[in-house]
Amino acid sequence: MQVRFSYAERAAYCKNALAKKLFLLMDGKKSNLALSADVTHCEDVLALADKIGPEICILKIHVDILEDFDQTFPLELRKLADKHNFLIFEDRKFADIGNTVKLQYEKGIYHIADWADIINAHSLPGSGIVSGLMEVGLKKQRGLLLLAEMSSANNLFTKDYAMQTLRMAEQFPEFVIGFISQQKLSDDPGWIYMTPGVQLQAGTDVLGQQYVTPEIALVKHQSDIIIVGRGIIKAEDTLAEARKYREAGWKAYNVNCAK
Ligand code: 5IU
Repeated sequence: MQVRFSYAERAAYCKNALAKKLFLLMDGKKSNLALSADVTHCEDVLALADKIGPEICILKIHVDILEDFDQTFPLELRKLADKHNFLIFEDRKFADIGNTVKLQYEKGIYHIADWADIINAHSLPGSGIVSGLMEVGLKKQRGLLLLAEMSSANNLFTKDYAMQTLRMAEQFPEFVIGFISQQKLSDDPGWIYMTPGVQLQAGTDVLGQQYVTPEIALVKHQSDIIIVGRGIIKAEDTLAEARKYREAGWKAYNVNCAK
């Protein structure tokens, strides 16, 4: 197995300031765990953020599933992100033409660009989607992940699609920080890979979600960050469960690090 750079070493290869910050944050905090806080009320997101915040490098949300969103929510979430030192990821999966995604990112009810450190987008529409998002996000020092693969059964992603997504990212290294994928896609140590569909036991849910273990994601598939939702938020003791994922994730990444 190939020896991997530590997260701290990889920061030097990033052309985006946020990516650098994320690698250093992960190194300092010793966490490669992202929590997917898929709950539908603001106070529940904030409670999870406050409780699990010390264990994670990223809190991922879907702002459009909140039933009681108001403009104070992003401000409260930012306070918790600063308190516990994690980044905020809005899992919006933009998928339209450049001009439209630009509006969706900056305008509407949510003003995502004002508070989300990280967003993601499908590469399917072509590189205009990245250019559009970048017009808004670059000056705010945000970062974009491109979806190269998905965890769900019977998805239409192919190896070639993932490689073309990588090629698209390579055109925008100042704004694209990496990928949502099931595995590492390139030997460039500057890209960050985040893998959803992770639980301590491999398996599936009833709607096609497929789970791999932290070891499969981080050792076998050489990803960098595990994204865990129900594995933690449905547990009786969410903090204890988050600690298990954090330990498993940290141990797994470091299996192949030189130091
Ligand atoms: N998510 C996936 N798979 C993907 C992508 C995103 O599960 O391929 I792209 C999101 C959906 C959900 C979270 O918000 O990651 C996983 O939640 P669970 O750990 O509860 O399955």
